[in-house]
Amino acid sequence: MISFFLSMSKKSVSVVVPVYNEERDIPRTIPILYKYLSENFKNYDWRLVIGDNGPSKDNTPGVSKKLVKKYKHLEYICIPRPARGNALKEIWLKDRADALVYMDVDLSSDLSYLPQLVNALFDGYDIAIGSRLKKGAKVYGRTLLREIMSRGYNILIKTFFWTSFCDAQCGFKGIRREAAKKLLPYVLDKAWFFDSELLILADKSGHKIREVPIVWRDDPASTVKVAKTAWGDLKGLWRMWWDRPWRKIKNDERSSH
Ligand SMILES: Nc1nc2c(ncn2[C@@H]2O[C@H](COP(=O)(O)OP(=O)(O)O)[C@@H](O)[C@H]2O)c(=O)[nH]1
Ligand SMILES: [Mg+2]
Repeated sequence: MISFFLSMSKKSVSVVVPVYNEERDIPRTIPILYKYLSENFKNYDWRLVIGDNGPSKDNTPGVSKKLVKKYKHLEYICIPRPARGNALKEIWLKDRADALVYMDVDLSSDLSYLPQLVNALFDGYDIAIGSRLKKGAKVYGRTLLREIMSRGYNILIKTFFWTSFCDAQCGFKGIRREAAKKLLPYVLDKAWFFDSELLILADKSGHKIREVPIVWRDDPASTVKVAKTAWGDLKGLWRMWWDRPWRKIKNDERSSH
């Protein structure tokens, strides 16, 4: 009975790892992440989700389901529609945890920053993001091309939208459930611009964003097609600058009161 009430009062955290064709990384990194959560998230009611699309063309479903059998708090969810943004959006919209977090399967972001991210969400921030560009961050192994592109892209966002955050693209973010339910329906991008769109919308509509400088070890085995993604990002920025979609959020907010 007591344990029932204790579990009722525990705050809940859901950690999603978006994956596509990751049969090699999943058996290596998911057990590490699971062990970290088991040891450090005892005060939370937590779950870990492998979020696939399609499904993947390799044996991602097979290796994931094998791990799900072994680990009690692990789930495998496959969204039929393609692309990473779709996976996060659909999983998060159905997720009932208080804090929703995602991180890349290669564990490029140091796990020791996970509690800071989650604490920020329980301390009143709507969104908490890992940052490789904020003072205090340490980045290892990034190619010069990606470093320059990342810095240039983030300067562009600041110049055109006057936003407060420095790193829109780090694969390590969290959002409070209420903020997710409110903001995600307005996020249109299905792929890599998803993160930037969510952050710009949140910032411009008055949500609180906490940026945590992290340690990042770049994994050279990237699934990102740099030119295609950069073009998608530029198109996304242009669309948002033209449409100013955060005005719709504010209008909808006013008319619902
Ligand atoms: N669900 C889903 N995840 C994806 C997709 N494409 C990439 N990912 C995942 O997104 C994360 C980041 O990808 P990664 O290649 O490490 O990107 P990089 O670190 O920016 O080079 C990894 O966990 C990938 O498996 C996709 O289409 N769907
Ligand atoms: Mg990576």
